[in-house]
Amino acid sequence: MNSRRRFLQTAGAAAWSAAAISKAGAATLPEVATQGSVITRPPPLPPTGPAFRPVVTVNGWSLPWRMNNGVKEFHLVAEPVVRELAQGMKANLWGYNGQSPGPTIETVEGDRIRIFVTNRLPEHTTIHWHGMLLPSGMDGVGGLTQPQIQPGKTFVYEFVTTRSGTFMYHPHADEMVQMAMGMMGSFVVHPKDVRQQRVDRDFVFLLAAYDIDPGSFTPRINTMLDFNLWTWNSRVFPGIDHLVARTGDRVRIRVGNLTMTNHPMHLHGHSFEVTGTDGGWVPRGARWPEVSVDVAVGQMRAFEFDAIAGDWAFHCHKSHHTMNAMGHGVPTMIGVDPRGITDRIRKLVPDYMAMGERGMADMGTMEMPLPDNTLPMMTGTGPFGPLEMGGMFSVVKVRDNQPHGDYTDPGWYRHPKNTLAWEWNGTLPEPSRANAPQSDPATLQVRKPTHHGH
Ligand SMILES: [Cu+2]
Repeated sequence: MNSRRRFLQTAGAAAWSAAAISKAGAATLPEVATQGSVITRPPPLPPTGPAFRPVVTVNGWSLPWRMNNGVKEFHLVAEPVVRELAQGMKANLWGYNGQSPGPTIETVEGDRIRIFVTNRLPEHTTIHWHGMLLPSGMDGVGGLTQPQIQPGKTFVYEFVTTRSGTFMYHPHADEMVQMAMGMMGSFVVHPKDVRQQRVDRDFVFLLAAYDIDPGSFTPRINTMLDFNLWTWNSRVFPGIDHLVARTGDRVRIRVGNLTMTNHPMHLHGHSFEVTGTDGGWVPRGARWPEVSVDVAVGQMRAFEFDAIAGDWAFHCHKSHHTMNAMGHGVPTMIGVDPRGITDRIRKLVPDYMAMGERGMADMGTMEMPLPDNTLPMMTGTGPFGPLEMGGMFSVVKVRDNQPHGDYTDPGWYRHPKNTLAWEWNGTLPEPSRANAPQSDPATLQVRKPTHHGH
C-alpha cells in the first residue's frame, strides 16, 4: 500500500523525457503496474498477443504488458521495497514494481518485446536478461554493453524472445550489493506451439539468500557465504505458499538460483524428470528420473512429475537452508549436562536457556523471547505438531478432488485408512547384538538424555 501511494506521488514528477523514448517509437511509457501483496497470484490467460498458459509465480505475480504496433511493452521500475519474508518479519530490500523479487515476465517464442526500465534507486543500475539469446547491446552489462542507468533515468531494451524456456533477470551493475538486496525476477518464454511442453500446472520461483541480523531490517550486503535467511522468492517457511495440484496433473516446477551456493531441491513421494535447463528443453530420450535436483549458482532447472495424492514436503536438502536466522555459531550440546552452569548464568540473565542438550527439536515449540522482526529458527505447525522447519521449505499438496486450475489451499491431507504411521504400544524385545562392546566404567560417562520440561 505504501509503495502504491509512493508511485502515485512520484509518477507526475518522474524525470522521463519524451526524447529519451522516441527512439523506441512509443508515444508514452506503459503504465507502471505495482504489487503490494505477498500472496501467490495465478495470472489470467493472456488478454492480447499469442496464447499461452501462464506460469504461477510462488508468492508473486506476472507483469502485465500492452501491445504497441505488434510489440509487447513492459515497464519495470527498480526501487526500494519492503518485503514480508514471513509473518513476523519484514526486510528493507531493493526490487521491482513494489516487490522483491520483481514480477515474472512472460512472453512467447517469436514475440518482439520492449522493456522500459526506470531507475528509482539511490544508485545506478542495469538489467541483464540471464540466459536470453539477444543482440549484444541488449545484454545489460553496465560499462560493457551500455552506460549505467542513472537514478531517475529510463532505458529501453528491445529484442525478440527467440527461444522458449526458463530465464531470469537481474542487475549487472554493483551486482554484489544489488543481488544481496533482492533485485531479481523470473522470465519465462512459452513455446509458440501451445501443445509443446504443455503441463497442467507450471510453477516458478527464484532462490535468494539474505543476511539480516536478528532484530534488524536491512541485509548485510558484504556477506559472501554465511547468509542466515534462505528464501524462495524472498519468502521463508512458513511464509512460502503451498504448491497445490490435482491427482494426475502433470506439474512443472521451474527454479532459478541467484544465491551464492548450490541447492539440492528435493521432492518427497514422487519421481521427477528434469525437462529444462538454462540451455533449453531436455530431449525426451535424455531425461532421467530423480528425486532431488541440484541447482547450481546462476542456473535454472525445470522438472516435471505426475502428481500423487498427499501432503509432500518439498525443500532444499541442505539442512541449514531449512532453518531461519540464529542457527549459526551455536555449540553442540548433545550429551552435555548444563545444569550447574545454567543455574549460575540465570543469576545474571534470568531468561537464559541452554540449547540443544537433547538435540534441537525443542526449538520448534519453545517460547523464547526473540528480538522484534526476527523469525524463530525452527517453526511452523502441521496437523500432527511442530514442523521444526524454516527457510527453503514448502508443501506440495495434491488432492483427488482439487478442481482443474484451482490453487486455493485444500487444507491438510486426509490419509486413507491404514496408510498412516502409527505408534507401537506392544512389548519390545531386547535387541540381540553379537559381540557388543563391553562398556568400561573407568572411561567416559555420558549422561543419557531424559525427557523433562524446560
Ligand atoms: Cu539450499
